[in-house]
Amino acid sequence: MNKRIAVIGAGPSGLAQLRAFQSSAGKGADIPELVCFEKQSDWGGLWNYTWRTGLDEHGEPVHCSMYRYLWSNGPKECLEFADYTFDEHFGRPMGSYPPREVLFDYIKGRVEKAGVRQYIRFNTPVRGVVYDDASGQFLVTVHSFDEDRTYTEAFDWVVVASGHFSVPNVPEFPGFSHFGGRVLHAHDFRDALEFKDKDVLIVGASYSAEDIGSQCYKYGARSITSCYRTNAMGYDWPTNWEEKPNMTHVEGKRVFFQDDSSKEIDAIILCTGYLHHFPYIEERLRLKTNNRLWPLNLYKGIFWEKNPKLMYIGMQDQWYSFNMFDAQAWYARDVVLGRIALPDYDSMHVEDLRWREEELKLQTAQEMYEYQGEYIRQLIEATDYPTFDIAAVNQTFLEWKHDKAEDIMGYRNKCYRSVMTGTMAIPHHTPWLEALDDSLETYLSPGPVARRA
Ligand code: FAD
Ligand code: NA7
Repeated sequence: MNKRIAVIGAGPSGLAQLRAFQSSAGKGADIPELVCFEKQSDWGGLWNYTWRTGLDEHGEPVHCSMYRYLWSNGPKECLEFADYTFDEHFGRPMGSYPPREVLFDYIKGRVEKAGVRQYIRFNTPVRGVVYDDASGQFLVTVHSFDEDRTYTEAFDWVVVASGHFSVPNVPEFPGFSHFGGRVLHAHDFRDALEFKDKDVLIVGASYSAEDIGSQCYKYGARSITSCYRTNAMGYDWPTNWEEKPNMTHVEGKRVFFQDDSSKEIDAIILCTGYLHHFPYIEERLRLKTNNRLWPLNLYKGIFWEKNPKLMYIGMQDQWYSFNMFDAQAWYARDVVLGRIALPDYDSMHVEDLRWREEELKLQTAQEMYEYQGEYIRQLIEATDYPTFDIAAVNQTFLEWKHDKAEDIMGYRNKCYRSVMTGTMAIPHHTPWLEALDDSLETYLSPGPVARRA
C-alpha cells in the first residue's frame, strides 16, 4: 500500500493504534506506512512519569499528570488488554490495583512484543495539522528536538491520540493572588510528602480530588478539606478529612466556603480537571468538547465527521480505558484498510446525535459504565479484536463502586477475577494504606523490600 498514516502520541491510545496495524500486518494484510510522533523521549503517555512540572528540558509543556505513589484507581481487570493479558506479562497472579510503574511495565510489554517502537519518532512534538484540499492529504508539521529541525510531511490519514488529561483547567478564586500558601493544579502535583503535616485544601470532587486527597492523607497531611461545586464525593472519610461546599474566596491563608465556614490552609490543590486542547490542529478539524462520555462530531466516537480521514482515539471520559482505546484503534484500522465502509456525513451525524441523546439520559454511575461498555461491545463486534465479556467487566465496576463506598482507604486491598483469563487476583503483601513504597521491585517481591536510603 502506497499510503501513509500519522499517529500523534505514543500513549496507550497511540500504541493501541500501532498494535492494531501491526496485528493485521502479522496476518498478511497490506498496511500503510506508519509514523508515530511522540513529543516525549519515551512511550507510555501519562504513565511515563517525570519529576518535571511546567516546561520540560526543551521548553515544551510537561505532559505528565501522574505523581509518585499513584496506584491504579480502578481494578486492573477492567482495563486489561484482550490480546495481552496480565497473566501473559507477569506470569502469575497479583493484586487488582497495581502502582503506576507496574501498569507502565504492562503497557510496555505488549508493544515491545509487537515490535512497534520502530514506527515512533520520539522527542518530536507535532506543531501543525492542516488538510490540503488540493492533494486530499494532511500536512503534518513537527519539530525534531534531536535534530533541532522543523519539517512537514504529507499523510493520507491522521490519528490524534495526544490525550486530554494534560492541560489543566485552572479556575481562579478571589484572593488567590495574595494567598499566603501554595496554589497548584493536580497536573503539577508530584509528591504527597511535600504536604506532610500541612492543612491541605482539595478543590473538586472527582478522581483527582479523591486520589490526591487520599495520597495526602496516606503520607501524613495534618488535615484535608475538600470542596465541591456540584456534588460531594460523600465517602466515609478519615476523621481529619472534611468535605465542604465550594470555596468562595481567600484572605491571607484563610479560605472561605459557601456554607460561611472558613479554615486556615497551607496549600490549595486544584483538582478541577483538564481541557481538551489541540492547538496544533487547524480549526476546522479540531475537536472541542468538555470531558464527557460522548463528545460530539465524532462518528463512532472516532471519526471527525466533516473529514473522517482524521480520527481521534481516547477522547471520551474514561470508565473503560486501555481496552476501549484498543476497540477504537482496531475499528479505525479496519476503516483505513477498507474493511469497514463509512456512511455519508448525514448518516454519521444522526447516529452521533443519537449516542449524545442517550448519554444525556444517564443518571447513575452504573448506567454510565454500561453505556460505555455497550459502545465498546459494538466496536469490537465489527473487528477481529478478541471479544471479551463486557457484562462481566461491568459487574467488576459495580463491585469496585461498592468496595469504595464501603471503605475508601481500603478498597485497593480488594481482588477481582480477570474476564480475559479467569485468574483471580491475590491480595498485595501490604495493605494499600501501609504500602508507602510503590516501586515495581517491591510490588512484585514476596514482601516489603528493604531499600537503600
Ligand atoms: P496519554 O496517556 O495522555 O498519551 C498521550 C501522548 O501524546 C503522550 O505520550 C504525549 O506526550 C503525546 N503528545 C501530546 N501532545 C503531543 C504533540 N503535540 N505531539 C506529539 N505527541 C504529543 N486510567 C486508568 O485506566 N487507570 C488509572 O488508574 C488511571 N489513572 C489516571 C491518573 C491520572 C492522574 C490521570 C491524569 C489519568 C489517569 N488515567 C487512568 C486515564 C488515562 O487517561 C489513561 O490511562 C491513558 O493514559 C490515556 O491514554 P492516551 O494515549 O489517550 O493519552
Ligand atoms: P474530572 O473527572 O474531569 O473532574 C473535574 C472535577 O473538577 C469535577 O469534580 C468538577 O466539578 C471540578 N471542577 C471543575 N471546575 C471547578 C470549579 N471552578 N470549582 C470547583 N470544582 C470544579 O477530572 P479529574 O482530574 O478528577 O479526573 C481526570 C482523570 O484523571 C480521570 O480519568 C482519572 O482517572 C484521573 P463538577 O462535578 O463538574 O461540578
